[in-house]
Amino acid sequence: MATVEAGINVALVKYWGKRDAVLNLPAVGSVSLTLDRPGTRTTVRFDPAVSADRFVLDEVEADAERVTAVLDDVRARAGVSWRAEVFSANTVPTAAGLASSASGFAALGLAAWAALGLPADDPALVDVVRRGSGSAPRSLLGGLVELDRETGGVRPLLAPEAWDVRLVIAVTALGPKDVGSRAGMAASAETSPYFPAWVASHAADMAEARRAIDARDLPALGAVMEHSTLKMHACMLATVPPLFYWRPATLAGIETVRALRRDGVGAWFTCDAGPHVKVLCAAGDAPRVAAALAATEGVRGVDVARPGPGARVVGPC
Ligand code: 2P0
Repeated sequence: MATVEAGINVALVKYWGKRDAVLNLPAVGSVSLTLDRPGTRTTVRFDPAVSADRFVLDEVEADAERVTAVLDDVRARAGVSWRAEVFSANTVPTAAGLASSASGFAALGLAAWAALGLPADDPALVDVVRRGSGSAPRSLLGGLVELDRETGGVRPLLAPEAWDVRLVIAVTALGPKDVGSRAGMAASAETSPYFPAWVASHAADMAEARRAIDARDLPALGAVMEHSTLKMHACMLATVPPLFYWRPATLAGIETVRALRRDGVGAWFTCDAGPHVKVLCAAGDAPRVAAALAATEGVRGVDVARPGPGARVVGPC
């Protein structure tokens, strides 16, 4: 048995598309920031007396199919066949659409790995977690993280305490999204005329993000983050049928960020496969950014997150 806590991560250079669906290898690399919150806390308990995997999410029995796939991988590595009970809780309501498969699968993979006594520094853990969800390996590490396109592995770019930035999260809508990321990515790769351009132009964004992080150059990092975000959404919008993840409040939030910048505040937006707006800024600017977003029409709530640690074992239970 083991319990793990993991924070969500937000991609600055985005992942969208796969080059190998079985190993879940991405078509593009990504750069992300792991946050101190929200996140997921997961306990995995293997029990020889249990006949099927059980998955309880936020105190409700849930479909265990994707959980079982990860557990099967871990069981195969450890050479055991025991089934498991998995109890998972997100630190924001799953229905808010912020609870992330990234923190969920990082917590699940590491908890199962630790419960069966496998070594945490074994790179195979990353492969197991990535097959659960392509963005999840990034939550195994803290701070700024790169996920490599070729190997599917992750490496730390900057520790959480090394750069005092904030990510201000504006929640713009409640309820689940129309199309999940997995189906959306497959559709984009198959039908979006912009998908080849998205893949071809990605390496330059990765290089610019690495350079900006090395130099602690927030305007440059913010600019490449917005460029990557808008290219991803252009690719999504040109998918057939189109993937519309934005809502009116999403655009209102983006306008708020652009207005802040015109007023001299260093703030840059990103959006994922959903309607929320996430804004990167220096720690000192976070109160002003949060207040402006909270006053934006359609924004239902604002939270200020810091760079956070990677997934960690917090106890047997
Ligand atoms: C990201 N997203 O880099 C991008 C930006 C959404 C938009 O990673 O199929 O849930 O499990 O590998 O990781 C969401 O995709 O997809 C995602 P799978 P995942 O954060």
